[in-house]
Amino acid sequence: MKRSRTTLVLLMELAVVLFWSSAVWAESDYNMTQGVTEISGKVYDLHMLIFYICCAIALIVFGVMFYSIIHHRKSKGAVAAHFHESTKVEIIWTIIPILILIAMAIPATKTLIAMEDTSQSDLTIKITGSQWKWHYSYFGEDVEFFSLLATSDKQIEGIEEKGAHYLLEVDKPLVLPINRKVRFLMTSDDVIHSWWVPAFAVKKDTVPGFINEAWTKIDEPGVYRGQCAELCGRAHGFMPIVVQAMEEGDFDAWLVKQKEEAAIAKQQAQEALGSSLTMDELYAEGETIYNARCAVCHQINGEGITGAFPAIKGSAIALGDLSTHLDAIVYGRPGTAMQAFDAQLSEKEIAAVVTYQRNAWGNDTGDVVQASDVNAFKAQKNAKEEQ
Ligand code: HEC
Ligand SMILES: [Cu+2]
Repeated sequence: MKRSRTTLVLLMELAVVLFWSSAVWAESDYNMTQGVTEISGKVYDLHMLIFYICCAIALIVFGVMFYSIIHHRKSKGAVAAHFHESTKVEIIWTIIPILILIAMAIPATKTLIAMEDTSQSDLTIKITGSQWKWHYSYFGEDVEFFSLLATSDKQIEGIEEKGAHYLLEVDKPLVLPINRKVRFLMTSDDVIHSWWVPAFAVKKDTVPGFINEAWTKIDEPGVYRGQCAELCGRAHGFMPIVVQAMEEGDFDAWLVKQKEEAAIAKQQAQEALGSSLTMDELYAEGETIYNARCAVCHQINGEGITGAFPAIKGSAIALGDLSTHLDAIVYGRPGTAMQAFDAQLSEKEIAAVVTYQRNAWGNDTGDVVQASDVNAFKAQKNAKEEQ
């Protein structure tokens, strides 16, 4: 008897030591991150506080329970007491949980209010979820871009070895300054997505037709990774988030450079209208664009997924009239997952991907489509609409 009691005490002590040594948890892969913002620190503290309260309750309740089971067992000759209804006990076990709940609610509410306070921000960024990528737009700065998964299909299919940031890498990261309050306005082009970066403790749904707000103020420069946390939909897992947090001066220089690059890209797109490329050039560029932007839905082999995404291989549209084909890509198909690529791809890129679709997988139309053809198609369409 004596021995079982000491074992019990020992076990309880061990549990206390394990749960209370926050050092263990701070380093642990199994706990949530403390992050790199004041809010993420607060969220972490709140999580630990409530976790400790839960542990204490568990220890007390199970302690009393196991003690009673062992100490008052039948083989020891214990006789059950017979009593009913004790107002005193009922009042105690109502009041104690209420006090515990209040003790949890006060810090939780404070943190939630702080998380919602997007006022006095230094920079606003609009984040738009879009199947299956993120679109970032810096308010009042004329800088915007799409951020797409950079992991290769070969890694996904297991042909190549998976990299260190498998499925958590993008072609162009969101760049943010440290020490400045950044406000996020979040919305979606199509379905509900969820923008989640654990190191900032920011996780918000992006809902079509609504704008949700969040904010962050990063303490340390670095690269922080997150992902779309929406569950329903097959490719949310393929739209990661990478944030590069820079010193304020570096960030300002980056912004200036982005504007310069945008101006150059615009000029190049203009020049592309006058130049004509060979079939091989268009086909090669088109293949890259197709695999990066279209294959999630229409598949690398062009066969689509029956019932969800039409095949391009052998499709009447890819083999038929060019303007119908262009129309589907430039203006999308409203109300379906086929989005308008007009704002996402330049005329040259659209020309390349159309050429690819019209010649790949045995679609041997031999058609070579130039940027100027795409431009002419758009001009014609606009003229028709104005009539
Ligand atoms: C998010 C999924 C998705 C992505 C990404 C996507 N598509 Fe589509 N696409 C669709 C769906 C769905 C349809 C069928 C729309 C409908 O019901 O009319 C479609 C239809 C089409 C059609 C018409 C085919 C036909 O036979 O009706 C073409 C052409 C096309 N897409 C080209 C592209 C190109 C080029 C890209 C990449 C630049 C692309 N799509 C990216 C989902 C997608
Ligand atoms: Cu998503």
